[in-house]
Amino acid sequence: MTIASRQTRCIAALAGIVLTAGLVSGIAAPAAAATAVAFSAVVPAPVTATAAPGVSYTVTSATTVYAAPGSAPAAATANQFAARLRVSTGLPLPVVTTVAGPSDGIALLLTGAPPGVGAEGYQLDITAGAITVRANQPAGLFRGVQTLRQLLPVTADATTPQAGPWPVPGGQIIDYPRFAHRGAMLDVARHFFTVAQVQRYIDQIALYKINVLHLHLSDDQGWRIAINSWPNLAAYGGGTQVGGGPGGYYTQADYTAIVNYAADRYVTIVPEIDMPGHTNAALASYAQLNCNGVAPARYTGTQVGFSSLCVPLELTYTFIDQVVGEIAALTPGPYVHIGGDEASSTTASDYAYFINRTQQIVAAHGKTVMGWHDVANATPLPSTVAQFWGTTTSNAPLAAAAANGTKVVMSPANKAYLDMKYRNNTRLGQKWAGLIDVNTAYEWNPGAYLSGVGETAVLGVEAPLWTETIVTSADIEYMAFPRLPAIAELGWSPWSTHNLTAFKGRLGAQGPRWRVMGINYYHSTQVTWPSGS
Ligand code: NGO
Repeated sequence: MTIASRQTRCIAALAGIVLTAGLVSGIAAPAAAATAVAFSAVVPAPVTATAAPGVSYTVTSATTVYAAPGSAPAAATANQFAARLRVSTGLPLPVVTTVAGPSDGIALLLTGAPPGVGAEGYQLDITAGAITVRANQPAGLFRGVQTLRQLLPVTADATTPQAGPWPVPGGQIIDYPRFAHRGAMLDVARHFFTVAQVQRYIDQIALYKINVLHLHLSDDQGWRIAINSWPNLAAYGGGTQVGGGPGGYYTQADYTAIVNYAADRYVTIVPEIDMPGHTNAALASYAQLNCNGVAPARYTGTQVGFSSLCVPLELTYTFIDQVVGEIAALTPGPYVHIGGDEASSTTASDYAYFINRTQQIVAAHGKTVMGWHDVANATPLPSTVAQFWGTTTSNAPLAAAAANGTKVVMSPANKAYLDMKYRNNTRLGQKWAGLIDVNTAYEWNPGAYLSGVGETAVLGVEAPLWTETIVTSADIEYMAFPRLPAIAELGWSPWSTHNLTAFKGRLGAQGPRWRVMGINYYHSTQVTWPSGS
């Protein structure tokens, strides 16, 4: 039987299990909090989830975590999972890598998964005696463990010791993603965020099976990564931000630390150097990059569209070659994002020339181009991925590019932009693309949204967080939660599971977990949050 034919709506099958997250009253009440949650609480919704009413596994001091023998990545995921659980449960949870098919404990195995779940899918079996996660690739084990985390009592995600018991509901989940690309974007240019802040966000998004973090590393207000061949970019161009604060930048070692931390969570970093517009920080750092040879002042406002690299200048392409070369060498992932949005100080023919030439430079460094959908106005290479950020449901150049094979990542600004306000009175954010509360963020179909860009042309979804008004990690979390999980579910779950009411039930069940994790989330009035969360 194929996986596709096994897709069923799981909600009815789960009716026998009561969603008990509502009993959770926060870290202060550990005894009441250590209560099993239900399959119906998992975000994103799994492809199939079949509960075994009355059956559960309890993690105890006798539980061992087994990792597939001979697989360092499986052992790493097992160690990561056990380390996290040890903190909250105080249990020893030893990790063992020598046993091929244990019948007790929690096993992460690279055998026996249905081939149809692909590289990121998994099969999770929970019986009274054992929990088994089976996957074809280590990435699938990691995704399966995120589901398992969500099935443990929310206090298992606490950072201080909590009282058990630690039950996990019995049954089977078979799960795999709808789209290959499920991204979040963080703008570290308008306001700078430290390595630790980025890592904190990576931890949060990975729980929802996001597999790409796109970092917007340069804009008018700041250049955020050290480039050895052009040191003033970071040293001078990184020294400010919106509002005039000190800014900051990542050393190459910092960037590598982010890349590695993300890789350990099966998140690929996509670095963006926005060009030819959004380049005031670079132009301010090097006079010779300007057509008139004069460096502009650094910029700390929030206007867009006023800056441009000098398209006719040959040095521009040397600059791009060296910058892209250094970033490509630091980036194991396949993409370099070249921006390309809002180049309103560049003529249409200059724009096309610039994008076409820049694509060749990126390709020469062995990377695939990503760009905002504006790049469809040039001649995208067949491999170039265009990121839609418009507010309409049709875009002729993009549809034409899609017809030629261009793949599209969907980030419609009026649905997926995490910097839009929830309501008129939201303290943070903007509203140029409209107000976005949970219903709006969830109620669209990425594979049937843009005319001429159907399911097979869509590589996935991405939720960008622009940071003109975002300054702290608490701000990031307030804008990302609960909308980021909505976009994550659109990217992972089959459309057949799409149901706003059921989604909001799942989302509500996350509230107590976010509270335990210290995530500063927005208590949308469109969701019923369990009391105390
Ligand atoms: C636009 C613009 C960004 C802004 C953002 C604010 C794109 C792709 N370019 O999105 O520079 O920061 O809106 O919402």
